[in-house]
Amino acid sequence: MVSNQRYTITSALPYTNGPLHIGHLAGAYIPADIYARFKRITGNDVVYVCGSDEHGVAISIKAKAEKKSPKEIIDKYHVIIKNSFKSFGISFDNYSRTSNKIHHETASKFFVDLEKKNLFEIKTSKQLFDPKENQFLADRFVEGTCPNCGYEHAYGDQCENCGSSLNPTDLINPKSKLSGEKPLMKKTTHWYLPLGDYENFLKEWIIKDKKNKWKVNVYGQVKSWIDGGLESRAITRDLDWGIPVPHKDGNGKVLYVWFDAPIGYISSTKEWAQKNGKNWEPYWKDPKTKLIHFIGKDNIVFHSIIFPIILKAKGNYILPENVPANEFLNLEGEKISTSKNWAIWLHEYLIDFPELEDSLRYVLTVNAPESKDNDFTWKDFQARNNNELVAILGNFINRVLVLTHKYYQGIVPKQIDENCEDFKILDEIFSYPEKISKSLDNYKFREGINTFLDLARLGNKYLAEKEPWKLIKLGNKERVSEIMFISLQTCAMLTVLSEPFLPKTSKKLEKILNLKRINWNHITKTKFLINSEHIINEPELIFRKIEDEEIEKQLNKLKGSN
Ligand code: B3M
Ligand code: ZN
Repeated sequence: MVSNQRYTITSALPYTNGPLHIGHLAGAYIPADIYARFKRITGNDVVYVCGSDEHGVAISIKAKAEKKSPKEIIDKYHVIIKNSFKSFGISFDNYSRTSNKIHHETASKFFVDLEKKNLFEIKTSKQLFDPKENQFLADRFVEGTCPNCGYEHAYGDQCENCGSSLNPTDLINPKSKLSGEKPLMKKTTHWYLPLGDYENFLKEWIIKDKKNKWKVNVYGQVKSWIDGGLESRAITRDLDWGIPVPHKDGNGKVLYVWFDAPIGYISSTKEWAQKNGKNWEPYWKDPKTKLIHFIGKDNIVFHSIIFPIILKAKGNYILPENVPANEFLNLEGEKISTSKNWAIWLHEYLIDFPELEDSLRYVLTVNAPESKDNDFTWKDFQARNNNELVAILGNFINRVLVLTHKYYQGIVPKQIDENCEDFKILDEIFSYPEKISKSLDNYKFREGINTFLDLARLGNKYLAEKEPWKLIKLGNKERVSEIMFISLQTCAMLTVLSEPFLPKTSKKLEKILNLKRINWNHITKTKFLINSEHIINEPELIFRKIEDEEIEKQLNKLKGSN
């Protein structure tokens, strides 16, 4: 396992135009959190950053809908979002906001530096305009048919169906989202990033270097964009909400949200460094640092083409080592939709299922849309919670703890040695950190958590086969002690290995088993994880069954909203 490596890990900055749902969590946050925790617990230098994305048309539209100012909207949802992340144990080292001063300064400086280097094109052209609202229609202000895939609700900057990045004038039958009107054309001037100038760089960097390292779905998308030729992209907008364009001709214009938002990762790192007396620069400039962006598939183009170009143009910045984007999570067979309220909102889940944060983490990991879209169903959620977390993991640990108290008053029995007939099984138990690490290093979180659960299965099988409760009655104390000692090693191993996946559970187990957290690289078979004479605490319930009525209630709630 790698240790002493520096990692900069990012999760997509959520727009503060609404609360988060399970699709967000499954796509960009749980996998990133597992990865960050895994890298920390294997002794690496990790900074895991994120923050609220508070600019862009998404915010303006929401503000209009709620008849509030953009500032009121971002303040409201920033808090809701931040609290949801905290409850689900997403272990950001810093959670910032793009409305913060440090971010405005950092993003402005990027613009100014690129402008000084003469890397922008300045073009005056006719753009879509809504005369009723007196507003240019960029990004989400305009919808129309995607020229690439025919999807009818493509935005002015991107089609969320096929992922392609668009200009508003590419849309067929554009319609203003503000007034519903067909837009007019009006002249305006903007700064453009000539993506085409970086084609060779991208080919060299992605096609040559990333082909076998990036996920197939990510690499495939990126390659087809590069092959299709890259057009210049406007990186400024005629809007009143955003970071003002720092230029004498920039009046009434702001930076495009997708220009400033990814720079938010850098600002968040700077903020973290300031708070913690660290230097942010090696995390973004040392070529030995590994930069990993966790995102959903609709953000691929921005993280694997546009932001790398911005970093490259600025110079002296590292480029992402990987962009392990996930596909989409559907809900009960349908696409999650905010407008139709077809979603499971995190802040509502937390009220309906208090204490069951790890159950959702578990199901969203085991069922993650890692290589294709996937479906979340309440029935599957219940089944996995009851049949896997409760019946396999919880049951095993509980049995071992109860027996340890019953037979030994909670004191770990005598240590075994090579002469013990089950000594070999320790090899298997101690092989799990390596196995799980391999999966996580390859961004195979489903495989990782399944392997983790296999260890609990192994533990159950071992107990069921050896039946210490029968042996004790036969007076075979020696043998019972061996079996219990081995089972306690398994419990301790589950405690250690659960940390990245189920952090709350892991903490509980550490408390019950009275164990300190240990670096996975320090685990060796020659040193037991829990020693003879060690005292464990009374068992407590670590998972609970979810009843049919609870699931019915959720299904009715969903149907009611449709
Ligand atoms: N705000 C887009 C989204 O929520 C977004 C990501 C920014 S990452 C720099 O889909
Ligand atoms: Zn499309």
